[in-house]
Amino acid sequence: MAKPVPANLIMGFLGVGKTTAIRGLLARHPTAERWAVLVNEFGQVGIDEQLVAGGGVAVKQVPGGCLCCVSSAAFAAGLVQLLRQHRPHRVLIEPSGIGHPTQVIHQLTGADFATALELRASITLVDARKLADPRYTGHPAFTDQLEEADVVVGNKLDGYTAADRHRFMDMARAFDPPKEAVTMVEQGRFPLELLDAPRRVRQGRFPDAHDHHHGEGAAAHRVGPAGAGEGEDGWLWVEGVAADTHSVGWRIPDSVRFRRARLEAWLAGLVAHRVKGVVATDAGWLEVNLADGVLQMVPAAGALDSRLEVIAFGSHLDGAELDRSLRHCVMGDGPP
Ligand SMILES: Nc1nc2c(ncn2[C@@H]2O[C@H](COP(=O)(O)OP(=O)(O)OP(=O)(O)O)[C@@H](O)[C@H]2O)c(=O)[nH]1
Ligand SMILES: [Mg+2]
Repeated sequence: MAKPVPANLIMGFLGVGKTTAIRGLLARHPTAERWAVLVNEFGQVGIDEQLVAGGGVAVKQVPGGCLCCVSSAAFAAGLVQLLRQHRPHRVLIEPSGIGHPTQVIHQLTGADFATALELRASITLVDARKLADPRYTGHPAFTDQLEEADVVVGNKLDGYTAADRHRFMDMARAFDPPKEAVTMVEQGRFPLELLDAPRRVRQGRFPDAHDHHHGEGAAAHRVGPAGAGEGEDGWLWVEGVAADTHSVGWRIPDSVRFRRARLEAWLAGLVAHRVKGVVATDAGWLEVNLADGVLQMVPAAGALDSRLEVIAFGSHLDGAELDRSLRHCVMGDGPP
């Protein structure tokens, strides 16, 4: 029988830099090896897939929701397909930033994958600037991800003050038993070797998938389309709501070009915690990112269609209204 394939979870809260880290790992991975990536996004349309794809890397997207709630059958099927089709030497798994990792780990180490996968170190990225903010430190997903980590990485070091660095090191070193490794980096660039750090088997927690969900019961966390619309032109949007988290996602034919300037103004005016996308504009294809209030629009490789995802917690997003205003950012729609 084939040897089990090493796998790692790359965890961390929404927008902390998981996909950036995975892209960096793929750029540095041993050239003789085939690596594959399984991404799960909270939103409905799937952006990370596009960001990671290319360079011959196999990417599989498990849509809508967090891995712990996406039907475990869909997750297992996605993983099995990835393993069968691509026979990778390693699998990197990015769970949704607002997901709880416990159930995922339970499944990956359970009977389904016992002979196929060998789960190695779980890596959790954290933004040290959030450690003083009770909205994060009190969020079960945030704390679970740290608890489950074998390696804790403080990412976005370029934005830290000395106090952030100390707070991070104090937090990361306080775990008992201690973490295998603790480091601070920019752009998720932690040493590749950390993927092979030992994984500690934690026992006596879970396995009820539904007892740790924002304290609001399982049903509340499931993402379901709340509203959606499809134009004759193939323009499609879908809204998802789970507990206090809202998302609106778009898939738009590549024939539609956005005006960069209008799109930027639209993005700047959003009340959202996270935006990401790959969008065709009059300035070419752009990768769009809003995290921690920082908006980035950088050139991107072309894609089959434009995709955009907006996520907010604690506040409502009106999909239909956002869709109307987004349509005004398209070329040909009124004066520039
Ligand atoms: N300043 C700074 N920005 C970073 C760093 N690492 C990542 N980013 C930016 O943070 C934003 C989010 O990065 P992603 O890698 O998409 O984060 P993610 O954790 O995959 O996000 P989700 O999948 O939405 O949870 C992007 O705009 C990145 O360019 C860093 O070290 N410093
Ligand atoms: Mg990501």
